[in-house]
Amino acid sequence: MKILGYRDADYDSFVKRLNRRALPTHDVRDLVSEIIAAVARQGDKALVAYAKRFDNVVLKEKQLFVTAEELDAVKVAPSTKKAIAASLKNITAFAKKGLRKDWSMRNTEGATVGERFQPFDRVGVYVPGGKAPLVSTALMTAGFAKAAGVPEILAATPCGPDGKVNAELLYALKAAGVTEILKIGGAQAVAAMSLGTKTVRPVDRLFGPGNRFVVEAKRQLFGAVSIDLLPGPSEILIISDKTGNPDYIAADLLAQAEHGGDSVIGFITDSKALIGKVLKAVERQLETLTRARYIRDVLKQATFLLHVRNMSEAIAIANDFAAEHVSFICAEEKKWLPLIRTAGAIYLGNDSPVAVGDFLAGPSHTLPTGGSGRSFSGLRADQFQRRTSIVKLDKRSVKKSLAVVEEFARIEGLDAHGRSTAIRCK
Ligand code: HSO
Ligand code: ZN
Repeated sequence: MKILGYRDADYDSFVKRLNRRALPTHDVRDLVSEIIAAVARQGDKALVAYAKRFDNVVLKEKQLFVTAEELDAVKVAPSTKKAIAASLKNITAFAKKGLRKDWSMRNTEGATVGERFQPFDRVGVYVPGGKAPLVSTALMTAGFAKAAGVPEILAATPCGPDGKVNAELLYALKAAGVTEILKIGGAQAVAAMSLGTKTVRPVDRLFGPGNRFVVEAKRQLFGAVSIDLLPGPSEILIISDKTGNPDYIAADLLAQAEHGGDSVIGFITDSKALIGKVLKAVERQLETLTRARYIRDVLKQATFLLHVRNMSEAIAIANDFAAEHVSFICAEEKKWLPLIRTAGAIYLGNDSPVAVGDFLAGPSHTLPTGGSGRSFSGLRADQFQRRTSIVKLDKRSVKKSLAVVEEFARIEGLDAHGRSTAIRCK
């Protein structure tokens, strides 16, 4: 844990380093390109080999998908069904608001110009397995695809050593509208969905969070497919003035630290007293949490608490850091909120736990991490829509367009361009 105040000698250099640029390390980059090349060359055979090597499971080349029988046999508690339905309801309503609608207008010359939006034909959604079955992630990716009207949604998630996928996750994937489930995880799954194999038909666009290898695979395959963003391990940055409730702040920090792995958590305040109180609350609450082991790692390696001069400084640091989630607790909320610009999502006030957004609120919890919030935004329904511009002229508007077209044609030395318009004006 790094606890620093603005009077400390290493404060400035530490703060400077918070301006991160997510770049893959050499070993991750090399291993992932090796995996992609193997999947491109050997297809399903490579998927089987990597499933054995990384997920310790023996699969057959013809058994890479969850079968209809497996899906039908899934049984979950009524309370689980209810929770999934409640979350999907909010997600669907939120997603529908975010969809783009066709529009058209007349330009200066009288031509009709507009944009048309249609769902992608086939998308791929990666759902992390690993330490916890991220049931909510299935909803917060595939649910948006469904709301956008995508007819074919392929999900990929690693299965356990028994060849099975968690029942709740299967139920959620089905409820969210997924049409096929590939039991493969990691960079190899991303490669298969992007490039296709004998049994996996390739997708048009790829979505979803993952570990370092998944994120790096998406980065390398960008071009073969398009992608949503590069969402990695969870992060939270809490900015608070003295009005913040230390128990709530500690609870939110611990909640995101619970994801473990490469998660990063931070707390920035202009109240020195609050730092002490938050620290005590973290210690106290940690004792009773089942995932204390993961949390301790994050607290040790990737946690910072900063005492800053004032709110303005806090926000400047937050904008540099570009956290996935910013939780903002401040008496002058209205004044400062517009200045927080690079956060993937902002949670306001003492009573807005990030966990409600993780599971239920409606916006996708698939958000930019690792500082990528400077250039990416969180997942949104319109990312499942393909956009096409449409132009229609008639005799009047084509005649009105001619002079400008001929001038450009002359400058660019492309007389066939000029003629294609002139021929319609005779
Ligand atoms: N906090 C994670 C999302 C998540 N939390 C899934 C629980 N399950 C990334 O925003
Ligand atoms: Zn979470």
